[in-house]
Amino acid sequence: MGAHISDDAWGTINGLDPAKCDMFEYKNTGPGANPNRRQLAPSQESNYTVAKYLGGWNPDITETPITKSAFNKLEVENYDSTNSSTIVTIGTANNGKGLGSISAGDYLVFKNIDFKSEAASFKSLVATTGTPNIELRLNSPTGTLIGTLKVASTGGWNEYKEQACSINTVTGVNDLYLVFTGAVNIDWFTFSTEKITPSAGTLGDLNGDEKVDAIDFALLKSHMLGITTLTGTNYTNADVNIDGEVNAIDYAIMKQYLLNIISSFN
Ligand SMILES: [Ca+2]
Ligand SMILES: [Ca+2]
Ligand SMILES: [Ca+2]
Repeated sequence: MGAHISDDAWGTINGLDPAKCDMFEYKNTGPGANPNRRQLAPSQESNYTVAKYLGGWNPDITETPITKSAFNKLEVENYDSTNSSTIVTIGTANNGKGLGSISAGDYLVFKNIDFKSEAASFKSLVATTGTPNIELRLNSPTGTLIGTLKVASTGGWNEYKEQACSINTVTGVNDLYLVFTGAVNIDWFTFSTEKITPSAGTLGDLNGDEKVDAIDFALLKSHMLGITTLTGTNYTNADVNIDGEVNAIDYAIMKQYLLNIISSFN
């Protein structure tokens, strides 16, 4: 018993006098313990067993985890835990709430997210002037990477836009870790069964000028070399074979397209 227990210990509650109740103390220790209060005699101990009061009932105090569907809108401010010491709750678009002051290396944990078996994409409402990644990992900050939202600048910290990315197959209930590589304000996220398939007209257009030409090829090359980074729809459009990754295969296909060896990306 801590020191916060007064010497009186028992008080009158709603007119109920503790002296008229069967209340005893037994083998209490610590700064709040006081052997001068009414004590249970050791000879009576055998009358007060757990079995006598609970019979065969063994209360299971392990809480059954409450799962949350990945397909609901999950508010980031309701995260279960974080490693961030800077993160703060902020006001967002439409009187919403979200999280800000996120920095590189921070992560948020959402426990017991049920992905069922059909989750194919991730979508989030974000605002940033940078180009951070939001890595989606399972069960630890370095766990299986199921997808990466390469956030494009929204043009302002209060300019909230929905951005989406494809994810790899994930099934069942997992703890979801959102791992941030840079600063972003974020309001909510959700998963969807919809695959992200850019319309044929935009595939290969990496600068949003609605043309696929040498400029796009140069942007892809620059991305592959790590000189610049494609984000948002420019990144999605660079994935010309729509397999969720931008890599040498897309580069080869782009080259064939520009050399007129192929006439479409399908
Ligand atoms: Ca929110
Ligand atoms: Ca273009
Ligand atoms: Ca690809």
